[in-house]
Amino acid sequence: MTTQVVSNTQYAKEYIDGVFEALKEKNAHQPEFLQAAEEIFLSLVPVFEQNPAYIKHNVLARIVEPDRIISFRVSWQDDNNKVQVNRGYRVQYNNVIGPYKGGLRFHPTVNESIMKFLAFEQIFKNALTGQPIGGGKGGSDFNPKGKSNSEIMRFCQAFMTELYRHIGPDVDVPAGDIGVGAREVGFLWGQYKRIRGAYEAGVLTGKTPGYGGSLARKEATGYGLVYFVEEMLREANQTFFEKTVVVSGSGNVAIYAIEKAQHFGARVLACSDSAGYIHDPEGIDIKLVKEIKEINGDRINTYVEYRPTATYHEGCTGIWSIPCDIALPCATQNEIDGDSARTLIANGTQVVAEGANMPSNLEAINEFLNAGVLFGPGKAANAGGVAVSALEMAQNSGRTYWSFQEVDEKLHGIMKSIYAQSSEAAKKYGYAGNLVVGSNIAGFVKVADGLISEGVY
Ligand code: NDP
Ligand code: 2IT
Repeated sequence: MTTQVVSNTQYAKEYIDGVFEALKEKNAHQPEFLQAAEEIFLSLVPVFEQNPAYIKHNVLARIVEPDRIISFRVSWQDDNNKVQVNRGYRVQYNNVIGPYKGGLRFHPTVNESIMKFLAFEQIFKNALTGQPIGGGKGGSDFNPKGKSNSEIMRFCQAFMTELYRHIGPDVDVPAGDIGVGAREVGFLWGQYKRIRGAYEAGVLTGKTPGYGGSLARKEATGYGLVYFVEEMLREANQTFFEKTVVVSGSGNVAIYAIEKAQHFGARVLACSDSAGYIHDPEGIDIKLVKEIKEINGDRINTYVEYRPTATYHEGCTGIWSIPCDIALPCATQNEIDGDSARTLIANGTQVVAEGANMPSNLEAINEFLNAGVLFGPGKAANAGGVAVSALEMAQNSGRTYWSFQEVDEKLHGIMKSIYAQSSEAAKKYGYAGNLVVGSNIAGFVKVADGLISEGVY
């Protein structure tokens, strides 16, 4: 009996290592993609050990290879009538559970590695939501900073002029991510509608409420993150009340995470943008942050002009040296490295939950887990945004709108369920309390079983 278990473990390890070695060889210049894959692969040994059929069906190699990667030229005219060229992407990774689903990122750092890491993560995140959505991601190396409204509109129209032929309400449904909010989704949607000559509202999510968009989509990722942390705290017999919180970023996810954490009685001490962070020991004035970021489209450093209690500090990593009970990275990938993790641990941080995608590198994750910090990985903790996107698709299919409260209640239920699934899978496979392993396994198993049921193609 013992011999059999040992040999199954060995067999599972060898299989996973083999797939990873081949992946490294094929994608040697894609560090973000390999990082995301490694994090998931490391969690899967017990799954393959207990399900040898997954090896027989070679599910890991089949899931880690995207269905297709589309890359295209986007030419557009700036306000000086100069023609600019950017590169657009859509990675359609896996549609076992539903149409490809995932956001669009407009940021100068966008490349194939980043698109693939995001799309790969999205498969398992979407599976965890329990909604019928597959995994995909897209975007462009277009930099929206400093562009006029007309330039943004022309870029979005040019982007959709190519993208439209690859998407559809039953095919692939993009939404927002960094640099893409309701304004950009509106421009993309308008262009899709004109080209298709039909009101296929379910082709994009994150639309303006009342024009095909769902109430509470804007709030969903941030609120969902806080609902998820509420579950983590519940297991430790704690709540948000009077906890100190540090949130990185000051975009869509960060703003609504701050709002909901404050609603639950937490004191949020700091937030940031890519240039620096503000520290307000009396608690962030979220109305002011919204005015600066959502209405004026300004930088976060202007906050200190209105709040004498606050200070501004240049650079992104310093924010993690502010002592806090709960840290919520909500800006971008790899914003917490091993050093920042050790600083947080030394300062007594009890909970770290990821609003951003892959904000903690592998070293940081290991530091948190080894130190007994409660760690909520992004694919579980930030799934609220895409979950409400799926609810937007459902409303669009039913040609109806639900109230804010109805959507928010469903979101709350979904986040509780994601926590429960992750926590139970961790226990079942011998890693109680490890939500990284738990969420990776819970998401992976759903996709693997679906893939096997489809047969080989
Ligand atoms: P936004 O564009 O609204 O905001 C991004 C924020 O992060 C800004 O404050 C931005 O600062 C900061 N930021 C971006 N790039 C960097 C960088 N390289 N270094 C430091 N800070 C940076 O995006 P979102 O809030 O939508 O997205 C934030 C994160 O959450 C991303 O990882 C995204 O993938 C993830 N996410 C988003 C979801 C959504 O529904 N929107 C759902 C799930 C996850 P600056 O303004 O200076 O660029
Ligand atoms: O990373 C993410 O989950 C998102 N950017 C949201 C994707 C979506 O389709 O709503």
